[in-house]
Formats: sequence, C-alpha cells, structure tokens
Amino acid sequence: MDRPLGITVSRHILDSQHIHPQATGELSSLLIELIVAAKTISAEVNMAGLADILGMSGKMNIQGEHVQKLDEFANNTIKRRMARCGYISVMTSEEEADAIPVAEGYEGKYTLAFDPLDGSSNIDVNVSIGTIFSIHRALNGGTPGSENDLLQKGSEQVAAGYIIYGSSSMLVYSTGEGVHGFTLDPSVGEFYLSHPDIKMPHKSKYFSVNEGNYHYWDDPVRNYIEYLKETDKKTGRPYSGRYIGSLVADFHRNLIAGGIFLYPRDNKNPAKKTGKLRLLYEAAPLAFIAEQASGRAITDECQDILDIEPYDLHQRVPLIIGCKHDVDMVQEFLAGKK
Ligand code: AHM
Ligand code: MG
Repeated sequence: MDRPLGITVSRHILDSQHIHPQATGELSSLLIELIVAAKTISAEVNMAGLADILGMSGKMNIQGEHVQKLDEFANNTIKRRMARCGYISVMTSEEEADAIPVAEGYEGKYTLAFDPLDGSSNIDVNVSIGTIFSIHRALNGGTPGSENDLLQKGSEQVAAGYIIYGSSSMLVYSTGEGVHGFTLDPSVGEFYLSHPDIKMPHKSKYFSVNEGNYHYWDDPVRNYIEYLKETDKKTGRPYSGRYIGSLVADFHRNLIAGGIFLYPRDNKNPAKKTGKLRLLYEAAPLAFIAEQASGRAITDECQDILDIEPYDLHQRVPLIIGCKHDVDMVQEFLAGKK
C-alpha cells in the first residue's frame, strides 16, 4: 500500500518563504541546515543507551573514535555545520563561554543562540531532552559578528524553536507566523508536519515547578502554588503537578496539553538569585513559541521575557511560561492583587 504523502519540514519552510516575496531564502536554508544537525543529534541520542556497551573497551566506539559526552557531541555537531553554512555571522552556545565565530568567508546575515542538549542530566534515565534555538538578524550581516549581535531582545527574534528527543523526535518552530510541529520518521529521516498551527489552551490543568525549592521562593510564588492546589470550583479538582526537570519536555507538554511552568528565583541560593534558566537560548526562544501559540512568558517581576534587554550571553532569568490565563493569574499574585 502507498504511504500517505506527508508535508516535509523543508517543503513547509519553503512554502512559508513564498508568502514573503522579498525573502532571499537564506532563513529557510539556515533552518534546513539546522534541521540536518538536529537529525544527526537525534540519531546519536537514540544510541545513548548503547554508547557504553559499544564503547566498553576504553570508551571507543565502533569507528574506533572516543565516545563523546552527548552534550559535547550535540554542541560540536551544530557548531561545525552552522559555522560553514553561510547564513550565520556569529553564534553562542550554552556549552561555550564566549561568542563563537563562523568560518572566515562564510559570514551570513543571521545570528544563532542555542542550547545543544537541554536537560542533559536526564540522559542516563531515558527522559526526553532537547535542542533549543533562537535566530536574530545580525547587526551588520555578511561581516564577522560579535557578542553585540547576540545581545538582542527576544522580541527581535526572526525564528525560534526546539527539537525534542523523546518517544519520537519532534521539531517545533516559528518564524512569527504561528507554531508548527513536525515528527521525525526515522525510517526515512524526514520530519513530517504532524501539528500544524499549534495553539495552547487558554487555561490549563497542569503546573510544572521544582517544588523542592518551595522554601526558597518569595511569598507570592508560594501563595500561587498553594492556590493551584485548592479545589477549582469549576472542575472540582486542584491543578495536577507535572514536572520532568527537562525544560524542553516540560514546555512541550504544556504547549500541547496546556500548562504553566515556573522556575522562579531562589532567594537562599546566591547562584540562583536571578533564576536558573538562561535568557538567550532557553527562556527567549520558548517565550517566542509560547506567544506565537497564544501563551505568555514573564519573569517573577512581571516583565515580559521578550522585552528583556540582554547584557550577557549566559544571563539567567526567572521564568514563568504557559497558557495565557494562568500566566495572567500568576501576575495577579506577583502584583499583590491576590
Ligand atoms: P541544563 O541546561 O544544564 O540541562 O539545565 C537546565 C535544566 C532545564 O532543562 C530544567 O527545566 C531545569 O534545569 C531543571 O532544574 P532543577 O533540576 O533545578 O529542577
Ligand atoms: Mg539548558
């Protein structure tokens, strides 16, 4: 029997490009290159459980190379591919302290911020992990970019998304015209459109937070979480807690099923006083996706994540992200109105 003819992600990207007659195709090509890197990482992640077995004799794989840590592999895969794609002028990665230059002569008009393998501490326990990316226009496209090109607000993103490596691998991206999800068919190595024009439910039933930090939060955050545990008059039930501890996986569930995720500042841990999650390659791209899907993302001081002016490549930010109704409600608590 013939297989159904799915819409591949490349087809979808190229079709979306045709909506903009002035488009040069560079953003489309950049995304398609990035997706090749994601497929490479997906294949490697699927082998993770076997890596130790294959690499038992002194951590060598079957090609006789040293087995790399997966997050290092993911970082190198994206970095090497994107440095020579011709569409990027500079990059930043969670794995590297400094801005990453591209190969000489390959400077393009965009910048790329990425978390190569978010939630990588979960690899050993087979929990979903993911790659998050954020793309801006470079300040002086076609020339070598610098940190300044990367320190742009989330609202200036031209595209953002993530790839989740889970029970199946999925790509979710937006170029500012809605959010679209694609599922990888590993038998042909193609991402096919599976979730067109994703919208978050207006109100959710789930909350995701590391409640172990309860005593470290400010009162408004604690009060909000207590409120969620009360019986809702309409549903007759409290909110249900769902926390994986892998941001992409927690966000993805909330995007599809509805939910609110919180990682507030931690007032007893100086290292987490500004939150744990990173602005440029965790909070801002997911905020872009959330807003495109009718959700919202704010800090615990009620600032819109997309409006934050970055000052450091790796700055952290308290993150509250999810369905609009729920984020609006947290805001009431934070503003002392509840
Ligand atoms: P990582 O980028 O080092 O993987 O850390 C980020 C991860 C997120 O995926 C997740 O939301 C968060 O850390 C979980 O933190 P905690 O274990 O403190 O709940
Ligand atoms: Mg991360």
